[in-house]
Amino acid sequence: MRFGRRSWELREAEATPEALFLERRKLLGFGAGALAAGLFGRAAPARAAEIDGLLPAKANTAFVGDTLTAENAATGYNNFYEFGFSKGIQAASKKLKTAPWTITLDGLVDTPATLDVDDLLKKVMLEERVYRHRCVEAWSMVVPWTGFPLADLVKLAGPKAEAKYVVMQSFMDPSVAPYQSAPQYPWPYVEALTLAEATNELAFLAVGVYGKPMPTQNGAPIRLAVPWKYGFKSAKSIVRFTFTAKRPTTFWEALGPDEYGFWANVNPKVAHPRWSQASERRIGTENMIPTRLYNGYEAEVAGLYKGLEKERLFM
Ligand SMILES: Nc1nc2c(c(=O)[nH]1)N[C@H]1C(S)=C(S)[C@@H](COP(=O)(O)O)O[C@H]1N2
Ligand SMILES: [Mo]
Repeated sequence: MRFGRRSWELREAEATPEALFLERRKLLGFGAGALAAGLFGRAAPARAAEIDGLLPAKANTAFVGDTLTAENAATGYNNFYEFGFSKGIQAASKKLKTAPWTITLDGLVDTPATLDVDDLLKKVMLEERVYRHRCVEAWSMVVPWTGFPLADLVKLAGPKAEAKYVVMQSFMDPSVAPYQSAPQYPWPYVEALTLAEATNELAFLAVGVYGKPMPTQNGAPIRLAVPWKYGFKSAKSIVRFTFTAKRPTTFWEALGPDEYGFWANVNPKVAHPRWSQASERRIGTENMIPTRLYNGYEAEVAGLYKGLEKERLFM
């Protein structure tokens, strides 16, 4: 798929190659220590899997400009309700066995399939993108995801003309995720995008972060990253992509339809019923910073919402 001139390309074109190179070294922490750690990580893979041979992936220099969040902050402060309602779920999440892992493509598609993530990784090109992430709870981070465009997976599935939505379902296994036994929650975690959103160039399926395979607490082995929407749209540990004609009820929408909608686009001017969305706390820092419309990705995504002004686009 081709797009017109993108805002990030403008930024790139303005920089000299040297400046870009130095900027990326700074952003990604590619000092000698980080390089050594990366090499060591490759020499001693955590487990034999396709992903280990593919990292680190080539950085997409189109996505630069923000100071990265410290890795230990981004991988140590998580929302993953299957494992607990606090931010400290990383130890509990290690119970999730993420290899082998199969993904099912079904619903209104020409090519329904169940394939192993390792096989999927052979069909796509991995790249690294630095994205902002804005949680509806008013904290944020900037992380380097490794992954591939969701559009590539949509293409593999081959949606039929009637398909309007792609529904993403997270794993379901109460024996490893005890909070999935909480009966008042509509498990499994389900999120969805319109096909237009899913094929927007920004919609990304991430299999790694900080140049390493995705840690379980961040949604291993594969999770969504849609940076213009509140974080809850980015479902973790996905097992199924179902293409539908009808908009599904998503997990948070089912729990609190007055607080969490289907669209959930970031907007500093539309307060959550219980708090302001005007600013956000960058995790790993002391900084409170202003929140931006579409989390700063307006140029890329505003066009998706033309003609939908009557919808509740910002919650
Ligand atoms: N399956 C699943 N996916 C999920 C969640 C969850 O609880 N379960 N939390 C969401 C929320 S609210 C946010 S902010 C992000 C957090 O991602 P992170 O822990 O990698 O920062 O994951 C999203 N995806
Ligand atoms: Mo969130």
